[in-house]
Amino acid sequence: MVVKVYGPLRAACPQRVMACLLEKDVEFEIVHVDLDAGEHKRPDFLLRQPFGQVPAIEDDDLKLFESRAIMRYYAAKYEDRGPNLLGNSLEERAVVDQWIEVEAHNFNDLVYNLVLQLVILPRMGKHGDLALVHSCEQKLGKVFDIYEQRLSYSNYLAGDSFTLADLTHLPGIRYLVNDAGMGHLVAQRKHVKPWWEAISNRSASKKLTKLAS
Ligand SMILES: N[C@@H](CCC(=O)N[C@@H](CS)C(=O)NCC(=O)O)C(=O)O
Repeated sequence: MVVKVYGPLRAACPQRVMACLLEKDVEFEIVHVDLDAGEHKRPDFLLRQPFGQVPAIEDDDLKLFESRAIMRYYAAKYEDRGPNLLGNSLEERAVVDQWIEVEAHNFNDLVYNLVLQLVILPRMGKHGDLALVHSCEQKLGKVFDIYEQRLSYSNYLAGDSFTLADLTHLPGIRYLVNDAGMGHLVAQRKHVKPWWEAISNRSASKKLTKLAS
């Protein structure tokens, strides 16, 4: 059965799942969920994702939500297919997990607020909160400083190969660079810039960009 990914193509969290499926060459179909129409808050969708958010997946008998749990599941299920996204040893896996947690707890909310204020609200004809933009930009700069330091001695966040630690950042940074006018946060950092170029130029990442645009 083809994996069903519930969510609009343009939303970052479903894109995290799609990025992993594309890396692993797993066939999937998108089941569009119209966020503007509030489909994600309707009772039938709440059976898939009780918090009323996207993504959710269905794969034979398995139904799963939470984008990072889903990407971990597919990276493990197809560990021997395509790139190893989990790390080889227990220790390497722990470092991958560490950076996935950093993305979820230190990075994601700042990016979300920037994209909301600079892209989503203006698209709806509303003004973003510029004080909030400034504060998030400053805080995100400090997070990128930590990435810069880390990437000064390894090519990727969890070591010398591409893993879920990098992949989980793809949708958020792509929004920052392509839509929110925040590309300087990446471009002005000597080690973050080539890291972003390397991860966004992967064949799977390019396929995702094409799908999502
Ligand atoms: N922790 C969840 C977060 C999901 C999430 O925030 N999804 C956003 C789209 S990227 C969403 O559904 N937004 C609509 C809403 O929260 O009402 C995950 O990673 O799956």
